[in-house]
Amino acid sequence: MSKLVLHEYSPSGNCYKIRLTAAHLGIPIERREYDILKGETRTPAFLGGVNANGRIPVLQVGDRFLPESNAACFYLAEGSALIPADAFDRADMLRWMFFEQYNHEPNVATLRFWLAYVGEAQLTDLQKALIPGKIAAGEAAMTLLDEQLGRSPFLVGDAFSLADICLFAYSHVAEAGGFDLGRWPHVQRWIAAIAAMPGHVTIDA
Ligand SMILES: N[C@@H](CCC(=O)N[C@@H](CS)C(=O)NCC(=O)O)C(=O)O
Repeated sequence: MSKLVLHEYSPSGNCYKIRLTAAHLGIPIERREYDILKGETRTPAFLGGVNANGRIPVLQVGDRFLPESNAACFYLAEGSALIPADAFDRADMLRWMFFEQYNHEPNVATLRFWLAYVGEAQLTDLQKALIPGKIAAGEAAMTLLDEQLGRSPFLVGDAFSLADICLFAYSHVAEAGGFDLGRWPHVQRWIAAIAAMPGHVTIDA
C-alpha cells in the first residue's frame, strides 16, 4: 500500500472514523494537523493541493487525495471483515453511512462543534436560529439508531462493520452537543461494546 497521510483536525469525529478504521485493521497512518478554527483548510495551498472543498479529513494515498471521511474508511477497509461479504449487507452498511452523513452528522456533530469548540456566544444569529431544528433532527437520528440497535448487536446484524465505526464516531461524544445518551439505552450498550473491542482507539488518542 502507498504511504498514507491523514490531513485532519484531531477533535473531529470525521477524522477519528478514519483513525479508528485504520486501528482496527492495523494500518499505520501519518497524521498532519490543521486548525479549522483558524481557517487552515481554507488557504490557497490547501484548496489547491489537498481539497478544493476546504475541509478535512482528507486521506492522502501516495500523491492522491481522498476527501470525505466515509469514502476514506471504505478505501482502507476494502477486502476486510469491516465490509460485509454479502451484497445486501454491504449495501445496508452503505445505507447507514449515508444516513450518518445526511441525518446524523449535520445535527449531532454540528451541535458538538458549535457548543463545545466554537462556543455559543461566538455563533452567528443564523447558527443560533438553526439550533432547535438540529436538536430535533439529532434526537430523531439517535432514536432511529437506538431502535435498530434494539434489534441487532451491530447496525448490520451480528458483525461489526464500517457502519458502526462511522456512527460511533459522533454518537459516543453526543453529550458534548447537548444530547442525553441516557435516553438511548441500546446506543449506550453498543458504545460500551465498541469501546471494549480489541484494536479500539479513543478519539483523543
Ligand atoms: N462530509 C465530510 C464533512 C467534512 C467536514 O465538515 N469537515 C469539517 C470538520 S469535521 C471541516 O473541515 N470544517 C472546516 C471548514 O469547513 O472550514 C466528511 O465526512 O468528511
